[in-house]
Order: sequence, then C-alpha cells, then structure tokens
Amino acid sequence: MNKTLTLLFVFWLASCFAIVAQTTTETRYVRQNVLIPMRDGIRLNTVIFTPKTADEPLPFLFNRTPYGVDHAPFPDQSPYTKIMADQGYIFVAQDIRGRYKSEGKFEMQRFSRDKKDPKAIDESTDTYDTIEWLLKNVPNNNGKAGMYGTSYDGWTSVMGAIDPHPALKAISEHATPADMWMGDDFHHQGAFRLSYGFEYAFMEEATKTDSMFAFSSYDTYDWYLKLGPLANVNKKYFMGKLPTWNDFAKHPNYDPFWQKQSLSFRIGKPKVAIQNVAGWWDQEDFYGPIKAYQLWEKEDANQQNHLIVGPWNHGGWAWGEGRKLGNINFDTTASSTFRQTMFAPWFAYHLKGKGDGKFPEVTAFQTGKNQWKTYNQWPPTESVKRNLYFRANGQLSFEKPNDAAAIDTYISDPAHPVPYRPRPIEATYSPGSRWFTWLTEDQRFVQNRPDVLSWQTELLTEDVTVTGTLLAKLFAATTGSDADWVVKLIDVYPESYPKEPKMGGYQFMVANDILRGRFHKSFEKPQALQPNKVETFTVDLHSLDHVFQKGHRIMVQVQSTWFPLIDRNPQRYVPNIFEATEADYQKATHSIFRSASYPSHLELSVMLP
Ligand code: PG9
Repeated sequence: MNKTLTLLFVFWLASCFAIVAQTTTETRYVRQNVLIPMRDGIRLNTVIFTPKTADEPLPFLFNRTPYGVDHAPFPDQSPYTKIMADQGYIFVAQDIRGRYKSEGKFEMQRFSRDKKDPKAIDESTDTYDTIEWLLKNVPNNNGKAGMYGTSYDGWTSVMGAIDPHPALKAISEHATPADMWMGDDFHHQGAFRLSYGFEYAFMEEATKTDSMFAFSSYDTYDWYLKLGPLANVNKKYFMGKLPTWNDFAKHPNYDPFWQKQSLSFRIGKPKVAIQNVAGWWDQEDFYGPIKAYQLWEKEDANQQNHLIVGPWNHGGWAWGEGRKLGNINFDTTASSTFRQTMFAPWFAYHLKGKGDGKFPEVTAFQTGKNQWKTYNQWPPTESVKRNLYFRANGQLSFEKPNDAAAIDTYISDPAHPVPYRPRPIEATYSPGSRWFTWLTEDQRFVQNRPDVLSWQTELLTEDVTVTGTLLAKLFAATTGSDADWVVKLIDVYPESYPKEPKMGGYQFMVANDILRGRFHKSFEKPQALQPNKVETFTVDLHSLDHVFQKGHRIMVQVQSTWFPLIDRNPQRYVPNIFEATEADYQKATHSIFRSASYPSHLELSVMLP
C-alpha cells in the first residue's frame, strides 16, 4: 500500500459518509494522462482533470507529488478538493522527476540547481516548465495557476513559489517541511528521527514507487532495539544503496548540507500570495509551515503571506469534519470549516477574482476553549512572557524557587528506552498504525517510569491561556558525556470530567520537543558534555494557542529517550553517532536543577485576562 492509500485507509472511518456520498455521484470531470517535457528533455507523468462543462476560462490548480498520481481521485470525489471542484478549476497532478511514471532521477527534495546554468533543473524549474506547457496546451484556461498540497506536495508548492512562473498567482502550502535538521521529518534540534528517517528513506528510495520495509516483528520498538548501533543499518539492510540514509550518516551536524536546503536560506520576499497551513498535532511537519510563514513575513510588505493553524494531525485539514483527533474532541468542524471558509475562498479570490480578498493575517484554532481566533501577527504581541518553574515534590509554579541546592535525578538507560507511544509500535505507515494520532496519546502511559520526571501545578483556579512561542530552559548535568532532553507540556484534565468521563485525569500533550545535548552551544559544532557539570539546555517548544482551563493542571515531563522515534543517544560522546559502537551506549544519571541559581523552567507566552 503506498503512503497516500495508507492515509486514506486510516481516515476512511472519519470521512466515511463523505466518501460514500461522493463515490455514488458521477464525476463532472474528464481525466487525461500526458507526459510533459521539461527543459532537459525528461518527461513528467501528469494527470489533467478538466470539467466536462465550463461557462468561462478556468485557472489551474496544480499538485506535484512523489507518491504517485495514477490513483489520484477525481477532484469532485476527494474531500480535499471537492468544494473547489464544484466551483470549477482545471486540476493537474504530476509525478515528480524519477517517481512512479515520470522519467529522470529522483533526488530527495531537489532544490539546488546552479542558477547560472540555463539548463540546470530542480523542482522549481520542473514546476515552471509544466505551467508553461499547460498554458499553451490545455484549452479554455484563464492564464492563472495555483498550487497546493500536503507535506512533500506542500514543499513542491513552496519550490514553485520561490522562482515562480508569472502565471502562478497563489499557493496554499500545507505542512511544508522547512528544515529537516531543525524541526521537521528527519531530525529535531539535532536528534535523529530514527523510525521516520529509516522507513521514509526506504519507502522513497528502495524502488521507484512507494515500498514498505518488511519488519520481522510487529512491534518495531523491539526491532529497532535489536538493530543496535545505527551503523548496522547499512551493514545489515541498506548496504549503502539509499542516498538519503547515507546523507544522514555523513551529516550528523547542522552543516552546509542541511543549511542549504533549509527554507531559512531560500525564502525571501513573497512573489505570489501564500497561505501557510499547519496542524498543532502534526506528527511530521509541524515546524515547517510556521517557520515558512515567519521567513516570508520578514519581507512581506504587500501582505501576501498568511498563516492558519488548526487542531490537526499531518493532513487532517484534507478530509473529514475535523471534530476529533485521537481521543481529543474539538467540539466543532475544524477541517470542513477550513476547506469551506479558508482554502476554497483563497483560490477563488486569487485565481478567479471572486470574494473580497480579506484574509486574516493569522488564523489559529485555540484549543482548550476550542474556538477560532485571528491575530495580526505570529507570535501575537498581546501575550507576555511568564516562567513556570520546576519546584520540590513534583510541583510546578509561576513562583521562582529560592532553595540553595535542589535537584531531581533519574537514570537513563539506552538499553531500556522510553517508548514514544504505547507499544506495540506498528510500522509508521502500516494499516492500523497509531502513528497518525500518537501526539494526542494519554501521557499517563509513561508517567510512573523512573526515567520520566513530572512536575505539575495545583488545580488551576482560573484559565491560563498560552498563545505564542514557548521554550524550556533546563539547568541539568549528566554523569555521561552526552544526553538528550525531551520536554513535554501537558494539560492534565480533572480527575472527574463529567462532560466525557473517560477523559478524567487524561494527560494531553500540547507541546513537546527534544534537544540533543551535544548541540547546546552550537548546532554546527557539537561538543562533549563535561560529566557532572551544570549546563543550560534550551529546548525550543515552538508555538501554542491553548487554554489550560480552570480545574485542570499544567504538567511538564522530562525524559531522555523517546524510542524509536528518536535514535538512542549513546551518552558517551562520539563525534558521529552513526559510527558509535555497541560499547558506546551506556547508562547515565541525569540531574535537573531547580534551585535559586539554576531554576529550570518553561518560558510561556501568556495572555493576560
Ligand atoms: N512528511 C513527508 C515528507 C515530506 C518531505 C520530505 C520527506 C518526507 C510527507 O508526508 O510527504
């Protein structure tokens, strides 16, 4: 099953009614398959859906994907595009270079052509050449194009917008990765995302079409643990044949290889209208779209750049009503509301001149209170920074500690890593995998492990609204010479929750991330930690718009393994963890300080009542 089919399968139940309704109706579109030649002669497999009837020339809506377009649904039969299909567009879906039925060689996120060479190609030129061909060869077009898509397809939309064809007027990018080392699929702040990196590299590069690695155990936690050091991947399975895996192994630090492909080094002034869309519980690319928005925002004199963040997982905006994610209820139809009132009007205005073109700068779904809010910028200026301190006896408080010396300790053992979600951990994209909603899992499943520390507030006597950016500042030491620091911010529901009894005491993670300790001073130049020396570790927890309601508690958990989402830190410093040996993996005792001089805390953006 390929990635798109797997996603459709997983969300089948959620969108069941919509799909049944759609498959029983006859399509109003005609499908055509063409091979479109690029400037270097390579031809890209492209599917064009044209309305059977149209009263006026129509714009193009273009999606470019590595996941195969043969099975692309008719646009009026896909929940993602149905509203727009009903309004009338020419939909175009294309296999990117080297994938499925397109010719040429696939390269993971190909962006780096030499702009001085007119024959050089990358995803931007392939987009340009395709739009040029479409304008000349598809009858009854209105000379305008838009691009959209999720994740890789969001990133190809961004690539289209960077050196745009003049006909490209607007994009709606959903979950584009912005930086694969800093915060998206492959690493987070230097920590390698093992299960995703391994399975995705295989899926895209083992064959020309998506293929799933055949694990010998259902619970991949066991499989990855038995794998041992990362060097075994090439020794036993990939044999040096997958370029993306080899790049992971060659570039463990934030070196020019990663920097050059980061959107931080590629995005400048917006040249087309841009709608960036992110999901608060996106298990793959939450970092990317907010980062892309912030980068474009630096030079957005014409106010062409906008941000929408909703209560979604990866792709959750594209199907179903969006009332629920995992166990969490959002009380309203966030996904269908997005498609109806934000996504479709965006293209109607920019490609057809319909509507007033008044799009809020930032639209965010405020969870907890479960309401849409609009802001003039992200992060909003209205919030103020407040620190939430780790205190004695597992307490968390807005009051700074005054103890002379105070620590909490735990032993982190790479031989017994903390699972990132309840086991069994199914292969990422396997049918029935709980990957898609793991960020919403009840964190009680690890709370009592001795290697997970928790601190929580008293019951809140009033709502605490956290809107904006947040980070954790840990003052910590280890007996080893390297350590990972995972920080999770959790909304603890009241023990008795009559509204939904099964949610009583639920520990709902609303922000999280990891820092690989060796990078605490520099992402480019890692350094060994000096055993038992207190250091400051700043863990970026990114963005949040959440109301911790009266009667709830705020909790923070800290742990040093999150397996197999993140590879195990050997805890003995070696220059490249991809070359660590079995003997480098060692237990270590970690201490988190919570004294007057080392007050570990979270820095939150709090809205004043
Ligand atoms: N998260 C996927 C991805 C995007 C870009 C590069 C690598 C992986 C995706 O869903 O497409």
